[in-house]
Amino acid sequence: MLFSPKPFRQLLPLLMGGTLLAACQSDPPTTEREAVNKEAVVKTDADTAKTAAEPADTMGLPAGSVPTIGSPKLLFTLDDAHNTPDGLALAPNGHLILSVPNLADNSQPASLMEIDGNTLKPYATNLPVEPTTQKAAPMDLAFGPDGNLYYAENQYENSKDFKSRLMRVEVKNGKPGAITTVADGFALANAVLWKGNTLYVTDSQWDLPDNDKGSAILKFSLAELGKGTVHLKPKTKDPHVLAMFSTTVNETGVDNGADGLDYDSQGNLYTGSFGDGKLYRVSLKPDGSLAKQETLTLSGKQIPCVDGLIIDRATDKIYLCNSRENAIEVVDLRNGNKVTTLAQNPDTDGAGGKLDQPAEVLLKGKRLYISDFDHPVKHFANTKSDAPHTMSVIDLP
Ligand SMILES: [Ca+2]
Ligand SMILES: [Ca+2]
Ligand SMILES: [Ca+2]
Repeated sequence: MLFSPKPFRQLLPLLMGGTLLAACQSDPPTTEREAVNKEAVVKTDADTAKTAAEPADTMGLPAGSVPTIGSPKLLFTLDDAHNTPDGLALAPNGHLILSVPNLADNSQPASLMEIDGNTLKPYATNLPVEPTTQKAAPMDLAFGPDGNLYYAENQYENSKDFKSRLMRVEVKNGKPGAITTVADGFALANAVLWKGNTLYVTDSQWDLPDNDKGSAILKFSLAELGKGTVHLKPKTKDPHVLAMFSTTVNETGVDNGADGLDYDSQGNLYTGSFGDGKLYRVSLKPDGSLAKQETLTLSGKQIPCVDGLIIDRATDKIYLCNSRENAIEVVDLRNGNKVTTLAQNPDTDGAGGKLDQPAEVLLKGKRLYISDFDHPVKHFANTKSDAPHTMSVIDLP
């Protein structure tokens, strides 16, 4: 361990060396860094043997079934302390904020990072842990009309007992300040989307007593989030639930549902299901309540899995991560929902910017930023989490 009077003062060792800075703590941990440092993480021989005997997946997708399409480029290589990049948000100053939940190896604390042009630096490194899991797990994130940054937490891999939260990072002059819980009781909070003064959040595991394949879009008003923590009522159609979905589980065994989330030029919401790839359009009444939800019929290629997505409202094209097939797909909402594959790679480690299980996309100008999540489940093109940990970009024509 290295000790430093100013944590993360030096970026290069953080990004290149993977060293963790320890804090001397005698009180119970309140941040994940403290919790991790207290845990004295030791990898035993038994752990190593288990990993060797049980790879993430020995099946993958059939050899030769995954083509190479397009040529995504490498944006960043992250160190082992940042092993699972995920959510992306565009900040008011034009920088991007990246969440790093470290789900592939969460012995490393989660954090938020800042992308400024071609540099990547720490943004918020001391995220508050959920009290019972002692983990922070930031997923998607978005800046609100109040200038603050909101991120969803995925505690589902730590606890199935609705421990996930919606967090607010107070931002002043572009710098992060206090981080507080604005809503709790999610199962697997995932995507975060602001549209006007309304915040929409997908919960990929919003199960009901009679449906354990449930997921949902929930909504919150800015005014409500300023009045203290909202406590959702798990396993109910809580008043914050805007729309519910049900996953048809396939051979992957994954029942995660609503995942990525954005809206088109007409204000309709779109989300996609991680477990079965269905794409949904949710239209709203003028008062913001649900008018209709429908499953899109796609033309051309069918998509088996939808992770993060973004809509270019100038063209109404959806750019989405087909996590399972290691691809970025484009769905043209103005042309019969025609699907074309923008980029795809067979199983890779991500070197050189090749796709390594893309989870999130963000479009800024003509540049599509891609987080390579690299944390597979069975029957995915990506068969294992591996270094290098990467971000890719595609410059659109
Ligand atoms: Ca479920
Ligand atoms: Ca990798
Ligand atoms: Ca990989």
